[in-house]
Amino acid sequence: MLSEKLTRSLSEQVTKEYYSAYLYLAMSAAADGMGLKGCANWLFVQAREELAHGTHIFEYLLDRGAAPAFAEIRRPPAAFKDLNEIFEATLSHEQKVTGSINAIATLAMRELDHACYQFMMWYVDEQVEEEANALEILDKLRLIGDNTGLLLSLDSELAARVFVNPFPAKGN
Ligand code: OFO
Repeated sequence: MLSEKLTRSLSEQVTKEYYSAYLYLAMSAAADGMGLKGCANWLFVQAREELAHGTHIFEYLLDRGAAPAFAEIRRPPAAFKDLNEIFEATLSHEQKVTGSINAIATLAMRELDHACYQFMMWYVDEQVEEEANALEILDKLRLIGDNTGLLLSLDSELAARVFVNPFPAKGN
């Protein structure tokens, strides 16, 4: 059985993951509006991953006999100036999420909840990847500068991203 504190933190994390999905959908719409369909695709796939994360944590709460506490999912920003702003916001958002994942892992460690700690390790690794992905795209954008040809080639690269369910056994 999960402690009350872990139940609260994991429930909050579900909300944060769903907010992440919402945020990436807003970014995807903004990229689409800029005519960058490949970037829009990359962000849409990111949104689907976030939904899978939220659902996975929700299911974990149930598996541990806990009752998830649902909270409101806030509204994402309505507009983004350009692609740089989108990916800078992506990186800083993921850094915040990393902080909250680490805090839950630390709590699980303090409570000697080995199962929860082990569960959180997947997310600790995932956050390394999420930050690295955002950073890589930001680095490319800096190199591209205002070269439209190179921007369109990055857009084609990002068009290739496909959603792969990270938890196929759960069927999410
Ligand atoms: Fe769920 O990984 Fe990003 O936020």
